[in-house]
This record gives sequence, C-alpha cells and structure tokens, in this order.
Amino acid sequence: AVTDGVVLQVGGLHPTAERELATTYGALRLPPAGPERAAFLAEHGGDVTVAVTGAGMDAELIGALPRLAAVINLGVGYDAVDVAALRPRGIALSNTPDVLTDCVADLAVGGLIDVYRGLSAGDRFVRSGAWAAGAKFPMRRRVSGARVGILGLGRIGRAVAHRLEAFGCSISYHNRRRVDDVAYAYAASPVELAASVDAFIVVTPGGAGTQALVSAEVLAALGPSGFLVNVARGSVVDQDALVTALGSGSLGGAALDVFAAEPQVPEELFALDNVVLLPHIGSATVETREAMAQLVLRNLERFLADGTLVTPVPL
Ligand code: 8YV
Repeated sequence: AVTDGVVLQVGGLHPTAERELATTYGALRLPPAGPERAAFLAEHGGDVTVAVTGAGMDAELIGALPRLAAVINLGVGYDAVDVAALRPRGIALSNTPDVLTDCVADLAVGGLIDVYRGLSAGDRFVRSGAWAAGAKFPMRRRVSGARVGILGLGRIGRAVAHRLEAFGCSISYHNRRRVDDVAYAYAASPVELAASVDAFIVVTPGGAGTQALVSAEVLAALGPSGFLVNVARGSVVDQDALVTALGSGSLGGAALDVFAAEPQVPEELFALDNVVLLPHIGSATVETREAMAQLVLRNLERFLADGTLVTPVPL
C-alpha cells in the first residue's frame, strides 16, 4: 500500500511544508545528484511511494522509484516534471493552482508599469546621484489606455486582464482555444496578437507545447515601440532572439521574471534601462507561498488517506 511507503522530498520546499513533511510524515530528503544520491536511491528508492517536489522530477529519478504512485508539485507550472514518464505508469500528479493567481497577476502588472514608466530605472537614476547632479530622466510611455495582448488566457491571464481593464487598457489574447465567456478580442496566432498591441504579456504554461512560441517573428511584430512581459517560463520565449531585439532597439523593452536557464540571466541585458529583470518572484509573497505549502500538504494528506488528490493535473 501507498501508506506503508516512504515520502520523498525532492529539492527545497517552503519551510512550513518541509517541517510538516519531516515531522508528520518522516519524509526522506533526496540528496543532490552525485554518488550520494545514487547510494540513497539504491537503499530507499524501492520504498518511495510519494514524492513532493519543488525542483521537478526527471525520467531517470522517476525510473529509480518503482513504487512511485504520486508526484506532488509545489508550483502551478509542472514543466520540470517529466509527465511522459508518469503516464505509462499511471502515476498521479498535483500542482498548486489558484492560490498564486493574484500574486503572479500583480507582478505581471507591476512589471508592465515598471518597464513602461521606468520605476526601477528611475530608482537607479536617483541612487546613482544622476538626478542630484542635474541630469534629466527620459520621458517614458503611458500605461493607461495601452493595447495589451495576453498570450494564454487561463486563470492568471484572466486575472491580468481583469486588472488592466481597470487601467482602461484594451485587451486581446491568443490561446490554444478561443475562450467563450470573455469579450476580449481573439487573435488567431501569437504573431497576429503581437502585431495589434503595444504590450504583450506571456502567461502560458511552459513545456514542449509552448517552446519558443514567442519567436523572433513575434518580437518583430511587436516592434520598436512594443513591450514584452514574461511571468510564465523562459522557455516560452526565444531568449537569444529577445536579447538581440532588445540590444538593437527592434523591441521597445521587456519585464522578465523568468529565463531560459535560471538563475543565469544574459549579461547583455544588465546595461539596458528599458529592461526590468526579476529573480522569478511571481508567487514569492509570504501569503501566497504559505498557501502553496498548505495546498501541497493537503494533497499529500488526501493522497495518503484515499489515493486521490485535491488539485490533480489531468495527465
Ligand atoms: C515556483 C512557479 O514554482 O508556480 C509556478 O509555476 O513558477 C513558482 O511558483 C515556485 O518557485 C515554487 O518552487
């Protein structure tokens, strides 16, 4: 039975979740990759029935856990979990939707305002002494009334749209499927969306289906007066094309919370005042991270009680 197995913690989690895993569930923590991990898996791999992860699960790790029945993922995005390795074995997966929607949407709007108005750049300008020395901060662009395109009109995309409606922005979107219950204009492709807006906000899931969806062509359609905001995954944007476009001025600016190979950020971007760089903090508030931890624990508790999950991902 699942209940007589071992709970495995993979990667760092929220302190609340780590404490509860250790005390209530006697969870074991997976050592970092290397000889120590290999020895750990040889000893305990056969006993693990549930994995709780803040760092994903690759096919090799899943393969080393023959009794694995559920993966409980901290985060709404589960692109770091190899679902192709879960499916044939019928391993269940949960994520943490809804509880982080507001905070991620807040950050997207914050990033948009920052890159439009130059909040971070203005702060640097003051701190550097440039203002006191008589320099003039360049005028920026107006947010209210801007035409905003949303790539991915899911829970977070809708929350972003809802906020920006209050700014008098006109909202349009592209999504795999047209969404019936909204009045926003639908664009048939990312390029079409980019060509018709001032700001383009990326809120799609990551993973193979959205890899480089925001291509060089999309960035070109957005153009020199267009702004990109990405709070989704770095993989959704062709990052090399983005760096080139920002460097050459063929894209107006960008606010980026996510990158292709975090925590590495292309150094070419460091000198650009029309780029806002954030360390993947969309969900990183005390309130939301606590709620995510609680949802992880509720999924674990429910799975061990009756084999179901509170927030299962359909696989
Ligand atoms: C991170 C996120 O997962 O929910 C997501 O998809 O990107 C974030 O909330 C968070 O850092 C937890 O590891």
